[in-house]
Amino acid sequence: MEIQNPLQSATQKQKILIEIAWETCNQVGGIYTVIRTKVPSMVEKWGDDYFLLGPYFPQTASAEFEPIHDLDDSVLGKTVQKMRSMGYAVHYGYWLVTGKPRIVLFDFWSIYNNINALKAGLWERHQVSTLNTEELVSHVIAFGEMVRVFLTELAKEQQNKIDIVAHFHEWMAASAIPDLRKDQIKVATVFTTHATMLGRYLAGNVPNFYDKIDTFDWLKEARHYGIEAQATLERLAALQAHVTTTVSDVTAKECEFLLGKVPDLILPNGLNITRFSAMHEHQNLHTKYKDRINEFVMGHFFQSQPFNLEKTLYFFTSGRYEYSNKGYDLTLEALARLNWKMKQAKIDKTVVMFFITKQPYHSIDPEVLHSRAVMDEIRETCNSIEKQVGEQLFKASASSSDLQMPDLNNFVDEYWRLRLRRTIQTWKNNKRPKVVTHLLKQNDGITDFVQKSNLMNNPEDKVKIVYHPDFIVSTNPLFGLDYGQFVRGCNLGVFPSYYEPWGYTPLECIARGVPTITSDLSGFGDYMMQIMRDYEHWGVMVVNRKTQDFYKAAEQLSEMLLKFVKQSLRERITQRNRVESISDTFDWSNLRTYYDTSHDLALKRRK
Ligand code: 1S3
Repeated sequence: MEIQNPLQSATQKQKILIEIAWETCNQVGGIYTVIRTKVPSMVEKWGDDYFLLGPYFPQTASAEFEPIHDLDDSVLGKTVQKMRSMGYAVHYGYWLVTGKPRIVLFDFWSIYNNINALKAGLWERHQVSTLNTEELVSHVIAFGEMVRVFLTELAKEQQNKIDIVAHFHEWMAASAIPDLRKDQIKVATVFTTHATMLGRYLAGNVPNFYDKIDTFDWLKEARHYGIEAQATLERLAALQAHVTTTVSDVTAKECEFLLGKVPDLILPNGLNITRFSAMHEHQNLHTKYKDRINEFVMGHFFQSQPFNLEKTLYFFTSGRYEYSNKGYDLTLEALARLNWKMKQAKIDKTVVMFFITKQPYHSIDPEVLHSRAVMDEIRETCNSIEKQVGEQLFKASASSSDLQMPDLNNFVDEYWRLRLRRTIQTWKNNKRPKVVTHLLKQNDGITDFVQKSNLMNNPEDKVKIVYHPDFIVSTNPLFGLDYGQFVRGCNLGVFPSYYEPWGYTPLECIARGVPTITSDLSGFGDYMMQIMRDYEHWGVMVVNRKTQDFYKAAEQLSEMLLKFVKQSLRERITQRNRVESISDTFDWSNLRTYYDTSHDLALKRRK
């Protein structure tokens, strides 16, 4: 049985909304977060008239997909049935995420033997050249063909009885748009680009990219970087969809100059925010997870460099390894300056900065792992001693006839005393704590910088670096935390990106009550500056990368960090409460309306 869309009156024509993304049930990057976190809010509005299309990958599907075996006679069920009868491998079921929407996953391998004909068709009908492209382009084209067939059959089946909106995310999902328009299929199309292919390449390779953005010849550049097919597909989608949108004003500029289309609308990204009823709860969680990070830090540093954990702050950055685009270069430069400034000012605090990203490595460094294991051993030994002392003290107190406090040393037996001493003795050394927690396959920008600037965890350094070249998951033996818990345990997130269409990382901090630094070249930072003039008061700092050069921006960032370091504990607690209190602004229940507008507009334009 289908649930009727709660917002639709009996007299209105039925509408259905289909979102199409390469990252439906297939996590690659940020688009997965957009689609997945938005589901509850979409289901709330659309009920069963909302579903998603994506590619079928058996491994991810086994974890996130529950098949529906009996095909119902809903529009969706009938179209799936039709496609199967035409010989396509189509999987129909539920996406096992909050909101549990129905999804259709296309096994593009089922038509892959036809890929050359599909490519020839793209060239003949739309002049898309797919010569010498990477394998992904072929996958995307085969997937796009199945999307096209599905939407065409769905529209035929409905014979205009239902209004259909198809919302395509990113070029990888949008190769069907040109054919749908050319064939005049009765579907209202929305295209959202979350970054442009050319923008990503140019920003990473051309100095002062933003100053030159209006001067590039898109085709020449696309050929130069070997991405002609991707850039052409992206351009066609943007130019031919009924409504073209992007995630921020920053990317809107790319659309204008690199895709030849000023977007119709901006759709900012949100999250599914869960807030606690009592303020102190998120503070308690911060303390709990900071304690866990403390354990790692003790294991990693204290064997040669103990410092006061009460006066230690944890900063972090995270994301894909795009050294300049994500602002790792700027962050490192600012940290080197902060280190110098803290030493000069004799500030009695330590900053531990975590770089969390993904780079090829052989394994976790055995020394780092061993140190962490010894820490656990020390903890266990202390727990045993504590238990022994507690019990003996209890017995001695109950049976004692005088009021003297007994000597607690007498309660620890020789075995535990020696075991503790031996463990600590073998652990302590004079080695400098490692910067990288893993054995990297090769040096990279981060390791080169710390060596060159001697930001190498020297005893006198106030800023210590931990470079963890893997994303954090709960099974990780070094932290034993999942990413969200790790974020909560930190004091500050640092994300001064150079190229960042939106950027979820600062938002993930806000959602967990952690102050954050972003940049005015990131979509999120730019949005924040537009909606909240006093953003700094609310715990969001924005580095000016638009009008300052690299070194001025690094100086500004180092001053921001220094100001943060100088805050008192009380000030930090207040700031955490403030950050947490603005998190609702980014809940999808508030941001979905931008999507609603795009769907209404597409339907109007289709008529
Ligand atoms: C893109 O993912 P990325 O990390 O490749 O889309 C994300 C969702 O819109 C966005 O947050 C990010 O900035 C883009 O770069």
